[in-house]
Amino acid sequence: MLTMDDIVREGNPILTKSAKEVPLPPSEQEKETLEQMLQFLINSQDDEMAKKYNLRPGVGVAAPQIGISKRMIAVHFEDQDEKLYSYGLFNPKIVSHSVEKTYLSTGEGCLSVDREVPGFVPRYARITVKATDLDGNNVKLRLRGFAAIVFQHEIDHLNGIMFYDHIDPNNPFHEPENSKPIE
Ligand code: K2U
Ligand code: NI
Repeated sequence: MLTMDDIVREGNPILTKSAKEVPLPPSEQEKETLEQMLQFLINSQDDEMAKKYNLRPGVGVAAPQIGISKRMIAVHFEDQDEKLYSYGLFNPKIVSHSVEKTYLSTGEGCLSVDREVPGFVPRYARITVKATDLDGNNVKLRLRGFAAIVFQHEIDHLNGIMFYDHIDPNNPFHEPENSKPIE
């Protein structure tokens, strides 16, 4: 099973380069890896497992964060309407997005960043994502709210972008233009 020992930390160049598309259909190894990433998130949100294996709770993880520079992400969380999002996705792509932006009023963190980096992280308020899931199905997801933020955080990892790259260095808590916060 994956633990925090498998999570690459900032400073490792794999986190700041673009990951490679996964040729489809994925190999058995690639499917196994993506299943392990999803299981890691589920474990990280289970109090007993998290305590036993010292896991930081995570709602998403991208393959570069476990040292694999491939375009694979896993997400596992409930959004503000208690809708469950639990996916392992190959080659996720944002195919359209709103002009309007949003941001978490609490700021963001990252499993690969062992420090607080305060500030608002502007994100698109609504996005449409196309990808291939673990069963080989093409999925098209229309996302808003917390779900839009999680997917953008993870897809950023595939492009070598860290959440703090979006924070205004001159005024970290500057309210982004044309945006509404998520409390
Ligand atoms: O990619 C990662 O490092 C996992 C992040 C993803 C994330 C961070 C901030 C906002 C949305 C997604 C971890 O899930 S950070 C821990 C966490 C847990 C619950 C809610 C928000 C962040
Ligand atoms: Ni992260």
